[in-house]
Amino acid sequence: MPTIGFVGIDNAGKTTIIDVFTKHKLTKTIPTVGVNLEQVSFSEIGFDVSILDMGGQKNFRLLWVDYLNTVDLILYVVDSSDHERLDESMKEFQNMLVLTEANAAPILVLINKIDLPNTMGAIEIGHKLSSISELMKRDWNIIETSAVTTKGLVEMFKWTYSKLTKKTLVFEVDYKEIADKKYYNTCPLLLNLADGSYCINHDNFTPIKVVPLENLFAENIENPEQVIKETIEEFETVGRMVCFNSIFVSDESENIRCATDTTELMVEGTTASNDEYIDSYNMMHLTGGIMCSECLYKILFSVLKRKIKAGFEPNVADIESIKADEARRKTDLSKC
Ligand code: G3D
Ligand code: MG
Repeated sequence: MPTIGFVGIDNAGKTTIIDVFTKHKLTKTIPTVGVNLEQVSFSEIGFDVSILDMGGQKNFRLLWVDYLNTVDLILYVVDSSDHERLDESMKEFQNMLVLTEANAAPILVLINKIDLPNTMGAIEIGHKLSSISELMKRDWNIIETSAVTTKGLVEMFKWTYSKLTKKTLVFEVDYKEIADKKYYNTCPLLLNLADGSYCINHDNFTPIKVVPLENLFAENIENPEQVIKETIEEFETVGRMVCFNSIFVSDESENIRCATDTTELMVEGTTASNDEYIDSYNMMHLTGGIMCSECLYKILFSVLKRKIKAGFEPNVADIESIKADEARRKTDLSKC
């Protein structure tokens, strides 16, 4: 089983990123003592990996040397919001390069906490890194991540997977192509409650009758758009809104739209793009969730993501209180 090592100075976000994959949710971390080893199985794609979480505090950095030469890939995590400690992080990065010269494991640099205001981006930090001569000999890459919004985590996983297995990870996101539109068959705004199903698009709470799109079509149906239209009309006559549990994307717009009324999906003024939908879908698969609208909703429209998109600049205290609010939501990704 390959081993990957998360390295970087304390507070960069190593344990939080690992927790997204191992605990399937954001957790309150405590500073890592020493080195933790965890084995994770991504059964959906038949991939097992050992993850080393190396404590980043000064005392523990001495331990890195014992472990670094046993790893097959290094994830070096940098806190992009911590201007004061960037030099310290760069110095440890260089030390790490020297220590791992012998096994020359590939390195992925994660510019983490990119959700926070006034961060340093991958271009800025990448520029600094590229002047380090020891790095020239290495296979390396740099990406921006956030353990809070999950930005970049799928990309991180794909890079890691391809380096360790020499295969490219391609997620098959099922869709049905009708006319020039691609229909994906889980809508994050379909809410199933004990007393029935509801659509929460545009912050409404509309009772709906769910007729999944895939149940609607025989193999070679001639005019699928017409069937969708007729089904909508049929339910309108009995005063119900039909929900196909599907969203669609087209070349005309970046955002995902409802298969029934073609409006953009929106929660508290925040829309979601096609790319974000696919990313959330992939994230869900990786974290072991079955395709569930609540999970998708949670990843795609998390409170923090909504606020950040609306121009809110969070500080650490805000993030804590938002996380606590999110935790109070009844659904929990790990229960899916
Ligand atoms: P470490 O394992 O590298 O030492 P941790 O770091 O994973 O323990 O994270 C340190 C703090 O940074 C934690 O805050 C954690 O919630 C926060 N954090 C980690 N990743 C991100 C991120 O992408 N964005 C933001 N905004 N915060 C992040 P606390 O307050 O629990 O110490
Ligand atoms: Mg830690």
